Amino acid sequence: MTARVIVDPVTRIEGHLRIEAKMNGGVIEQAYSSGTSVRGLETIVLGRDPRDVWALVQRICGVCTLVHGIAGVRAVEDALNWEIPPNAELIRNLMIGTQYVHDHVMHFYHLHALDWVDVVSALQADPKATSELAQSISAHAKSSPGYFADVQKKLKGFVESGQLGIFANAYWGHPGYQLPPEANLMATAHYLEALAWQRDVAELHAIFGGKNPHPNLCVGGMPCAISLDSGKQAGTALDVVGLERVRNVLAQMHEFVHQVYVPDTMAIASYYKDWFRQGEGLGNFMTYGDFPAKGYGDRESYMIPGGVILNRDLSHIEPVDLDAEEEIQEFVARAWYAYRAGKDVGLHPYQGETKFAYTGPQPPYKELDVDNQYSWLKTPRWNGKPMEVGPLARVLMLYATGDARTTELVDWTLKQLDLPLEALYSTMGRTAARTLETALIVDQLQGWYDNLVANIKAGDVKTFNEALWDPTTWPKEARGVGRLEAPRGALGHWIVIEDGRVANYQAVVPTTWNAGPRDAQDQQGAYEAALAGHALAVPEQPLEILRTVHSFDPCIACAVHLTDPNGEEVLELKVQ
Ligand code: NFE
Ligand code: MG
Repeated sequence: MTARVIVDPVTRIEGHLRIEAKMNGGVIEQAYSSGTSVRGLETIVLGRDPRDVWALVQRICGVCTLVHGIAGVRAVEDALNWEIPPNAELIRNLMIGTQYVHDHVMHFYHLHALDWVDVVSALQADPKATSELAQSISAHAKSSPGYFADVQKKLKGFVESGQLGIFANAYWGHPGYQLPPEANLMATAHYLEALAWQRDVAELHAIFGGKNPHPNLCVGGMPCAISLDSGKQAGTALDVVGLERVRNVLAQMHEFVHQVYVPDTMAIASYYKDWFRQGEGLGNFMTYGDFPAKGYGDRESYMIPGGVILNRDLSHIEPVDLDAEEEIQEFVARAWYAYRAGKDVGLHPYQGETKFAYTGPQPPYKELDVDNQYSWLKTPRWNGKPMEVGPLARVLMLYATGDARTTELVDWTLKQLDLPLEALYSTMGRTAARTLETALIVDQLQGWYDNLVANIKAGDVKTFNEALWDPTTWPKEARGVGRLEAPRGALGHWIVIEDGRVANYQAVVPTTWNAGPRDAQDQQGAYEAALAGHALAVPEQPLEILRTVHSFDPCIACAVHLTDPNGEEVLELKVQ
C-alpha cells in the first residue's frame, strides 16, 4: 500500500512550499515538490522604462534582497552594451559577496540548524563542558562557562513559560538528533549571536546603497557618490568615515565566519556522517559564474566560473550560453501555466510567457494531482536536463577548474571528517559546501575593498557611466541577460527592449531550478530527486524531509515571484 506524507508549508524558509512524499513502507519512493503561491511579477514590468525595472523586480524577494536588483540592471546593461566603471563593479562585488555571507550564516543558524540541533536537549548541558568544547574548536571570545550558563538560563525561561518563541514548532526529541547536549547548547548560543551579528552586517548594504533590505542601484553603475573631502561635510557621499565602517563590517564578517560558522559546521557535520551518504539528487550541476574582475562582459575574469557538470564528472565542464535559445528553456508540462504553443514546448526566456492556468484539485484538497500539473513553479532545463544550482554547484565548479583555495579548503574539510570526495554529493555535503564558499567569499571581500580604496586614493571616484542614459541613443530593439550567482544559485533575468520600453521580461531563479516540478519526460527536479530513497524514522515527524529540503535553502518567494495574500496556511502535516 502506498501512502503519502505531506508537509505543507515547509517552514523556516521563505514562501510556500509543499512536499508530498509517496511512501513505500518507511521509505520515500517518489517525492513531489510544489510551489503553492502564484507568480506574476514579470507581467508588471512590461511596457515600462528599462531603467526602472530593477526597483520593481528587486521586490521579488526580501531574503536575497539585492540580487534581483543587480540582475535587473545587468540585463539592461547587457542589452545595450553599457559598460560600468571599475569602482561600480567593485562595489557590486562587495555587496553581492556580503549578501552571500549574511544569507548563508542566517540560513545555517536560523533556517537549518534546528534540523540538527535539539534546543531542548541543550537544557541538559553542562556549561563548563560546553565551554571546553567551544574552546577546543575555536578561539571565539564568547566561550566562558558563565556565558553558556546565561544562555541556558535564557532557554530555561522560554521552556518554563511554555513558550519556546523562536524555537517553537520543531521535532524536539526526535531520534534523529545526534548531538550531545553541550554541542546543542553551543549551537543555540551561536543562533542567538548570529541574530545580533546580521544586523551589523546589513550596514554594508546601507553604506553603499542607502538602505537594507533592497538597497538602491542604478543602470550604468552605482548611485553612490564618492567624496575625497574626508571629514568635511560630504553629505551622503561615501567618504573616509564610510569606508572605515565598511572595513569594520568586513572584519566582523571575517571573524564570525572563521571563528563560529566554519567550526560549528565541522562540529555538527562530524556527528551526522550518515547524512554525507544520502540526499544527493541529480548529479548535474550548473553555474552561470559571477564576481567579474574586468567587467561583466569578460567572463574569463569571473571569480566563479560558469559551466555545467554532468553525472558528477568533474573532469569535463560544458559551457553555458544564456543567449542560446536551445540551451536554457522553461517548460510548463507539470506546472499551472499555459503556453500559446501548447503544454509540451519549452521556451527560452527571451520568448518566455507568464500565463496562469490552474488545473489542479479545488482547495481545500487532500492531495495534489501529481500525475498532471502540481506547481506554480515552472520547470527550467539546460539542454533538456535538470540541474542543481547553488553553493554545492559552485564549490564543485571551483574545485573542478582547479581553484587553489577551494581545493585546499575542500581537501582539508574532507580530511578532518575522514570522508571521500563523493561525500559532497549529499545533504550534508550541500550544507558544508555553503559554509566553505562563505569562507572563500569572506576572504575575497577584503581584496575588492583594497582595490576600491586604491582606486579612490589614486583619484578615481567615478561610479557611474552616463554615456547611455538618453534612451534616444538606444537601438530600436535590444535584448540581454543579467546573470548572477545569487546565494541560492544561478540567477538570470532576460529582457527584450523595443522602442525604449520593456517588451518581454523573464526571471529564472535558483529555487525554480532546484524546486521545480517534473517535466514532460517525467525527469525529477533537484528536490524531488534528492528526497527519493529517504527513510523516515518517525513518519509523523518527517525531520529527514526538512533536512534535505533545507539543505538547498529554499526560497519560494523568489521562485514564484508573488505571494498569495490569502496564503497564510496553518502548519499542516498529514500522514495517510
Ligand atoms: Ni528569495 Fe533568491 C537567492 C534568488 S532564490 S532568495 O539566493 O534569486 O531562488
Ligand atoms: Mg521566470
